[in-house]
Amino acid sequence: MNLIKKILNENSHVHIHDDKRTYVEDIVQSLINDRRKMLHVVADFDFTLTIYEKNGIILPSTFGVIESNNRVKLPDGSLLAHKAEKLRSKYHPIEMDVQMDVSEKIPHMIEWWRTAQKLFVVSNLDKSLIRKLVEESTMELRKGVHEFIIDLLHSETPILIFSAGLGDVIEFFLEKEIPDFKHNHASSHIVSNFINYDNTGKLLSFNDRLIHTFNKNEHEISDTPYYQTILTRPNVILLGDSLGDVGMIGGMKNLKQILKIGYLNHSTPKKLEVYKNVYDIVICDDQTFDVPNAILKAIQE
Ligand code: MG7
Ligand code: MG
Repeated sequence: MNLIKKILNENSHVHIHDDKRTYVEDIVQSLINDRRKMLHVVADFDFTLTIYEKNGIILPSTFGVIESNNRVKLPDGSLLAHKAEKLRSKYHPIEMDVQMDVSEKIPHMIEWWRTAQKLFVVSNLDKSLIRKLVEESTMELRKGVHEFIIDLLHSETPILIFSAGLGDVIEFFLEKEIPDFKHNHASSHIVSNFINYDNTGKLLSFNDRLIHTFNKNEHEISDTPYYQTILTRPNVILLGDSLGDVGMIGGMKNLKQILKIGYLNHSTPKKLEVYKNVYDIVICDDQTFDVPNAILKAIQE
């Protein structure tokens, strides 16, 4: 039996659109035939590589790690958490609105990200406090992500983490969890919103090139060492949890086989229908990386 049939037989929470079944089986077979030397991986971070829900509690995103800690204060002594929550209650419904066009949402997203970034910059945060907050946080990799990334690094299969969250939080978190993962390296790289610090570690600003939910398709990585490595690798496994995450490969050229795996957190039948149209394989409310690991294992060196 082929791998996809086996995965579907054994996992009732894994879904593929009926019309795409053969197509997905063929893509996976091509990835297997082409082996590791043709492959690279692009993954979203928040709630794709990290756990969404544990024991009924939603775990923090990269923003949440910083915001939800009451040591982080604004100049007037108030909690950053309060202001951040106000922003979230205004903008998150716009992000999620299924009636509104993406083009209409984008100015609001830019406003949200830029306002949140300004609050970070004027708060009492510095580089060492951010490191501490990451250490204290309850953010957690999905079970099997460590194994997945170590497997990629050992076989020199490139992995790009592409996040609209906070790059610094990702970098500090991975230094602790997966020390072999190196940012801005030929076979591992993070594209995200990074902070510029002064020489005392105070926050100065964020990167000019903002990454939000709906512009992941506009980012090119041609000026990084990572880019050279993927030029000769036309096959990609994309991993995401938001609908905008499929845009992560938008700036990449000469791709051949593309397998899109989507984590649907907090699934409903209606969302599942939409996800099945956008992603090749949809994994519902599963806090493990068992399915991506099974596919990666089948693609040998
Ligand atoms: N997201 C975007 N912004 C914020 C923020 O300031 N605070 C919190 N808590 N969440 C934010 O990783 C990308 C996701 O982060 C959320 C500016 C958005 O919902 C986005 O999908
Ligand atoms: Mg995400």
